[in-house]
Amino acid sequence: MLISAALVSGCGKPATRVPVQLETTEVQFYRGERLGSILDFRENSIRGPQQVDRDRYRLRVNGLVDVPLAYTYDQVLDFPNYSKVVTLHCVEGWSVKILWEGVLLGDILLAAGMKTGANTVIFHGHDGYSTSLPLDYVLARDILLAYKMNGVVLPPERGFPFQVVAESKLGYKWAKWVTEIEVSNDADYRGFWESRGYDNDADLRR
Ligand SMILES: Nc1nc2c(c(=O)[nH]1)N[C@H]1C(S)=C(S)[C@@H](COP(=O)(O)O)O[C@H]1N2
Ligand SMILES: [Mo]
Repeated sequence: MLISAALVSGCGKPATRVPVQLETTEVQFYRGERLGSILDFRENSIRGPQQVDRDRYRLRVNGLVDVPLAYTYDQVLDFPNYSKVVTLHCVEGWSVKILWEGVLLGDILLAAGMKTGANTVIFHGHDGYSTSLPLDYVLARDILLAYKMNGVVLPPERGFPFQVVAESKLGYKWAKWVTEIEVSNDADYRGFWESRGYDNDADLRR
């Protein structure tokens, strides 16, 4: 009696409510697929987890562009948002399947405009890391700059605020803590691991 009285009284809210998801817990299944977890990643970054201040953060877009740009965190998220399930494979032999949410690198690059001869996109991280991807791959494959994984904002260890989702490429192409996107005509640019002997294409073998 008491319970049902409580349910019909008050501010007239319905007895059954769908909770507002505050996105502090991970999505574990997506379209019938079991996803991996944020906790499945190994922390092997060159200088350990980086703490990037959301308010002071800027994403710089420069190099062979018509207009060099600097976006705040919120301005990056203002680009159209996309999601896809992609598996990260590290050369160490582990892999994690994740539902990524982000913006298209292509949209960011097109907003800056690219100069003739541009063929490479170099990503610089807050930790001094760098890696590069071919421009046509970035555009043709709809490569994401992710701000969420499994429905959760990227934690500092996983690259907050942004990680490149370099699908079909090995993990060292998935730049974390991205602070600068440099458009270049140096197709032979070699990033941190590439300059230490790792393959510059980094294509996953099928
Ligand atoms: N800025 C930055 N990004 C980086 C790295 C790094 O050391 N610094 N490591 C790369 C490697 S080798 C892998 S496998 C992926 C995933 O690493 P994580 O498990 O540390 O998230 O991030 C890549 N992106
Ligand atoms: Mo890796």
